[in-house]
Amino acid sequence: NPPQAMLYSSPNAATYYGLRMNPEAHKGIFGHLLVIGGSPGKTGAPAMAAHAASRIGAGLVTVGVPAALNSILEVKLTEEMTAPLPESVPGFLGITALERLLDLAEGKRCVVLGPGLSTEYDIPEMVQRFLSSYTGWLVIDADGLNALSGRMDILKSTEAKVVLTPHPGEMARLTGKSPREVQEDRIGTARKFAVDFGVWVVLKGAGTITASPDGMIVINTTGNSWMASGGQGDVLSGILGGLLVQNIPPEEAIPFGVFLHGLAADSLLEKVGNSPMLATDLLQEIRILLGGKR
Ligand code: NPW
Ligand code: AMP
Ligand code: MG
Repeated sequence: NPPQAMLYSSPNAATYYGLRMNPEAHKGIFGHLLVIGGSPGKTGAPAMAAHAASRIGAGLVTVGVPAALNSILEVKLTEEMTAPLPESVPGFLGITALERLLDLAEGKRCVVLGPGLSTEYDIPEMVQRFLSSYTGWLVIDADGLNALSGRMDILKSTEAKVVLTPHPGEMARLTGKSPREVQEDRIGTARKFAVDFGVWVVLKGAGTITASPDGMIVINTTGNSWMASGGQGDVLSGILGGLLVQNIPPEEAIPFGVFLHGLAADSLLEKVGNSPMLATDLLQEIRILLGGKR
């Protein structure tokens, strides 16, 4: 019998590097990620997710944003594209964006849904209906998770291959537990949710837990408390989306992405010492680590 919980302390990225062994590789091979998010005051979140996806090697990245915020994202992002979407209320996505979102998602291997999205107006309904139609890999973070609170039945019926990336506060909202109860049984909470709903769960925080739909548990060994700052989770969602869009199997991509994110923070801590760490500081570090350097 395979072990039910294992510590992840050395990377398995055979597929990741294998894909680059093909000298004829082109950006189409590395996939086109769609990031859906952004609302007034929270344009940084989808921008960070998108840029992290580029840094981990996604072939192309498009960010679907409320039309009123498009110019802001265009200025923040250079390598990544943007798609201005119809809004319910200026600055906020909603049901009116759904048709265009599904068009954009068509044929894409992976979508990241939620960074900075907000849960105002009919955004939760938009998220729920997106899940009913989309069938690829779907990383749901932040307000994408909040939109599912009380509507988790949709996770059982969706054909999308879902990865949820809650921090303990978001996991508490999803499960109806308190954050403290979640923290008291991180493995049990993540495993039960993953198995009950047939999804991958990445329960963030010190010792991030990855639970697979069949109940396998991987406990991450990297990361430190200098990561406790805004935007770190948005970067992780982009890393995971950027790996899955490259067609790397989830059992390799998810623990590897979580590990690398934490390792970047540990490596930076070693280099610069105890000092506040910005979410985007980790991107350059990830680049160095991918090249095998520390
Ligand atoms: P507390 O404060 O301890 O009582 P939220 P968010 C709890 C976007 N962002 N252990 C915490 O409880 C995101 O993408 C945009 C225990 C509090 O209740 C989202 O769309 C940025 N509890 C949106 O903002 C940068 C914990 O959860 C709650 C916990 C909201 O996301 C920032 C806080 O979480 C941000 O990423 C833990 N480890 N961690 C941008 N630049 O555009 C959290 N809690 O209410 O889900 O708010 O995570 O900031
Ligand atoms: P979020 O709350 O969505 O911004 O996500 C925070 C990110 O930082 C997650 O990847 C967490 O695992 C990571 N993080 C935050 N605090 C710690 C900590 N004390 N130790 C390790 N990782 C942390
Ligand atoms: Mg977050």
